[in-house]
Amino acid sequence: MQQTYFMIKPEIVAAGDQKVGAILSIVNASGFRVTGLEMRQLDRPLVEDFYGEHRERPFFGDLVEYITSGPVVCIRLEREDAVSRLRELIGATNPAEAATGTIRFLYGESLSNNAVHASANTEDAARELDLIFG
Ligand code: 3AN
Repeated sequence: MQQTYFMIKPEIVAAGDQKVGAILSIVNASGFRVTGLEMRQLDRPLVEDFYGEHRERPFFGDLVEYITSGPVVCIRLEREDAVSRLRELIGATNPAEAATGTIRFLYGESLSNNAVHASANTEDAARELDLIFG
């Protein structure tokens, strides 16, 4: 069993419970077990740390602004090969390039508002879970 970090981003949470519920159903139906879940407004220092690898990128300021703009749903997920299976399930970073049926294909609006986050690798998963859930 492997753990990974999954996050439903502010524009989906702001849109109401139906989208959050639909996304959680997709994840559940794909064999993941929710072992931690919390709706939270993340503060700026935490998000700057979370997305630290992008600090030098031109979109960093907007990314931090967006993720701190409203509550997100923070989720710890467990299954076999959780990290790579969840990345497959969410689809490409840019929703316009995401495979049919993936979460970003279904719910992503744009490259910056792409509905969800999932840890990129096992190292990130451990770091992100520790940052968010302690
Ligand atoms: P992923 O979320 O698929 O791992 P990353 O880690 O490359 O993608 O990017 C982190 C977040 O930064 C993305 N979810 C997206 O919201 C934002 N992002 C990435 N690239 C860009 C870009 N070129 N312009 C604006 N936002 C971006």
